Amino acid sequence: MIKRRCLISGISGQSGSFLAEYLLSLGYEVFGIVRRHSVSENQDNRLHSVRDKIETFYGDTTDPYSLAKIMREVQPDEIYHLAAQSHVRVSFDVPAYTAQANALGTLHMLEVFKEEAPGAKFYFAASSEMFGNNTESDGSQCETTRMDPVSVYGCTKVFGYNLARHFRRAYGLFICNGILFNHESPRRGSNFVTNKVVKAAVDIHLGRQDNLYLGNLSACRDWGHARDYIRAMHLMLQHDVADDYVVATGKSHSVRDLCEYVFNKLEMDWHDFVRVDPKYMRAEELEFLMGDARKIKNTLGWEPHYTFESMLDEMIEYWLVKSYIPEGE
Ligand code: F7E
Repeated sequence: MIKRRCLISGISGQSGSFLAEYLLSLGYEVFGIVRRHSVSENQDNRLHSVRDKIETFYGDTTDPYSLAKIMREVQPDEIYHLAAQSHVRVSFDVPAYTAQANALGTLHMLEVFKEEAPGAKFYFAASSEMFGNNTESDGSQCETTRMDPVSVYGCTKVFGYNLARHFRRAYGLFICNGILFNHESPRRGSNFVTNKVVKAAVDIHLGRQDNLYLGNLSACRDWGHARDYIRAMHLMLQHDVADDYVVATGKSHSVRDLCEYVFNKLEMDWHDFVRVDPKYMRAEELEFLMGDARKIKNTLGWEPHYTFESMLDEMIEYWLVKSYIPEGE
């Protein structure tokens, strides 16, 4: 049987690495685009378990020549475009780079897809950050909620989302937008708030750190597990109609709730250790996210398996175990 071929941009990221493992388990041939990093070990440290089963190419969303060469060579059946400068606060520091990598980068990916592999199906990683502070009357966000982003990152994702819809209509291409809410795991970068809190709480518990400095403790997010969300990406491309879907758990928690749960689990009171440092505040904040994922549940039968609590338990366990393994093992 001929294996289906998939191409993942951002394969070395949290979601890209889970997606690679998942698609291999379904019998796909997996190809990935990796950005050059000065510390080569950091280039694929999330890909250890699949390194000899996948093929990766150096490429960059800001370099359309590299994308065209890869697309021509791989001739994928499915394309998952996940690569981005994905840190919202950092997008205030490096706005032009964020726009080049995320906005122009998505234009490059779509053009190259249209020219080199138009028969493939294309997934674009849109984001709940596109909504900004808009909600429906029940406080949630769904596919039709008005988009009014509050960060450079959010603006770049609206650009990519609109381009994806335009290419779908104009050229009849199969393109889906996954409007994913926050998704986490032990593989999350430790400058995102979930892993930052868990890692610090474990270090405080073990006497290696005294305090944890955070920004806005009142911000609320709908946090799900990345493993659940990559299943949603794949499902979208198996449907016979290309469409846009919100992927979320429907539950929202504040950063304060997050601290309380994690520190309690480690038998500590978060008030004793968490301090606010204005340097982690954002010029404009998105205060509340809670996704309404009824469309993907009803159309594609997707359901999350993890809860906020089981996801955090897994992350706490990961950092506890890792902390007891001596360096180098
Ligand atoms: O912040 C607050 C911060 O950086 C979550 C990305 O995957 O999800 C992610 O973006 C909340 C914010 O994620 C700290 O102000 C407080 O309100 O973990 P985060 P994010 O900005 O929501 C969306 C859906 C994406 O698409 C993005 O790519 O936590 N917060 N204190 C803090 N956040 C950080 N990072 N660090 C703090 O010290």
